Amino acid sequence: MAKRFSADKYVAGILAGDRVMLSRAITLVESRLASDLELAQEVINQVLPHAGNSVRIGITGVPGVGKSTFIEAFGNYLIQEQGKRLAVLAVDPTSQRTGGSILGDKTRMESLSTNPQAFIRPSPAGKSLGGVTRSTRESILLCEAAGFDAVIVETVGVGQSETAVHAMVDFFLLLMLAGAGDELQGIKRGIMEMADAIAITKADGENAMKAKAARAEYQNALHLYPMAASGWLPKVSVCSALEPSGLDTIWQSVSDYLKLSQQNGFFEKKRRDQNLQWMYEAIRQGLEENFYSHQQVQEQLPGIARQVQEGQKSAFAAAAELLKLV
Ligand SMILES: Nc1nc2c(ncn2[C@@H]2O[C@H](COP(=O)(O)OP(=O)(O)OP(=O)(O)O)[C@@H](O)[C@H]2O)c(=O)[nH]1
Ligand SMILES: [Mg+2]
Repeated sequence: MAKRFSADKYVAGILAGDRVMLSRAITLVESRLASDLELAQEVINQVLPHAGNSVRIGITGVPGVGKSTFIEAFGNYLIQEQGKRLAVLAVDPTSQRTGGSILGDKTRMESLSTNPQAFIRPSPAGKSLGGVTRSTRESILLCEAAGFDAVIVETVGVGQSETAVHAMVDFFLLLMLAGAGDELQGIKRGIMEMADAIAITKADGENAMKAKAARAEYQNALHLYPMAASGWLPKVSVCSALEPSGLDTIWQSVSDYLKLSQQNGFFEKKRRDQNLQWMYEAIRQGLEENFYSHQQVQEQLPGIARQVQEGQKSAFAAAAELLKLV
């Protein structure tokens, strides 16, 4: 088992901005060991009063859209031009399959990964989406307590992970490509509706003109959506992570959004709602884990499942029977 410290020691290290301690605390909240759970919760509880002081930005887009390259460029911009200290986290539902992670390719984030103002943490491998999102959310709090005032959470836009990331950030940025068509990009309408900004990336060289045309199209499409509860009209812009260009416009959108939502109270309300949402999510997960780890359930489930499959028992009767065991 990995080395563990007292909660006080983790907390003191984090508050002092000790990156090694921050990393170890994140490892602790990522742990699935029952024996780590209590310690992790104690650490989280103690850092909670020191957390919350960052802008949390979610970034999504299909594989290959340029997320890693964008985060490298945008991250450097935030540090150099906006004086931010940046933490980059990831929710990667595919890491279970590949054993890798979306932030594994540190070559795409070469300068960021060696920058003392940046902290990059890959997505934990081998966990369920629920497990990953829980630990990512808690990692945000740890990073904030360690003094990082900008947090980027990256996810691949292919499954349910965007919804989970959307539920843990203040601002959600969708990266798109020009001329690929929504279908091709695998972006569902629901994801476009979640976006606070869309950035059409790789707007360089021959692609620059197409990107500008796409910007107008997306901006028009967004006008057709009902006004968001925040009162914010999502912005569409073009950028290039290679040049780099357009990064200041994207940051301008983020700061305009923050200003508006802080003034009209939506920022606070959203964070409170998110907290509550995560409580219910934790309850749901806890109930589920409890259920499946119950000894009698483990013994009886396979047999009952077979009966359901073979039509000898109704699905609902079977569920009720199993639920009664716990
Ligand atoms: N021309 C151009 N190419 C880019 C730009 N950004 C990324 N690329 C290229 O696009 C390819 C994919 O970039 P990544 O940053 O790895 O994309 P990703 O979205 O992180 O991909 P996954 O991690 O597989 O989901 C690479 O070959 C990059 O060099 C850009 O702004 N302009
Ligand atoms: Mg990547």
